[in-house]
Amino acid sequence: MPANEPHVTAYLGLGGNIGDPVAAMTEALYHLDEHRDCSVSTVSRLYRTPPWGNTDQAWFFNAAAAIHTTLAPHPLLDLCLDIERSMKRIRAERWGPRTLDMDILAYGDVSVTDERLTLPHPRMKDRAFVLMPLADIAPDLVLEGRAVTAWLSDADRAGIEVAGQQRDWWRKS
Ligand code: GSY
Repeated sequence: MPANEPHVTAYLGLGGNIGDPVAAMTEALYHLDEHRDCSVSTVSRLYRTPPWGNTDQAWFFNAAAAIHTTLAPHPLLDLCLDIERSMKRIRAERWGPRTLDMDILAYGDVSVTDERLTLPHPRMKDRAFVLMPLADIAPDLVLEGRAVTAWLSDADRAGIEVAGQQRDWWRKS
C-alpha cells in the first residue's frame, strides 16, 4: 500500500493450535502485507497460551498485529476470511481447534454491529490470550472507556508464556 495513502489502523488477533500455527500466522501476515490495500505496521511477540473455551485441546500460539488499510471493515473481514481459507483452516466446532484464526479486534475508532461483524471485538476484553499480545503493540488503545492494559490487569493470565521476545518472528529471513 502506498505510504501516503489515507488509511485506518486496524488491530488483528491471530491464533492457532493445529499443524504449524506459527507458519500459518507468518503466511497470513505476509498475505496482508503484500495486499495492495494493506500493510503490516507492528506485530506483537509470540505467545503460547492455554486453550480457552474447550480446554481439552492443544495449547495455542497467539499474536496481535496492527495494520494500515484502505479497506472498509467488511472488505477487510472478507480478506481475513479468504486468508484463513487459503491456510486450509480446519474449524470443526465453535470453540475447538483451528489452524488459523484471524479476528479484527478494532478498526480505528469505528463501531460496527451487524450479523457478520461486531467492532470492537465483543469478547476480547476478558481474554488474556488476546489482550497480552495487543498490549505489546497498543497498550493505550481504549476499548469501552478503558485502556487495553487496564482490561489486562483484570484478566486471568494463568499459564500464558511469551514464546519469543522478537517482534520480527514473522519475517522470513
Ligand atoms: O478465539 C480464538 C480461537 N481460540 C483460542 C485462541 O486463539 N487462544 C486460546 N488460548 N484459546 C482459544 N480458544 C479459542 S476458540
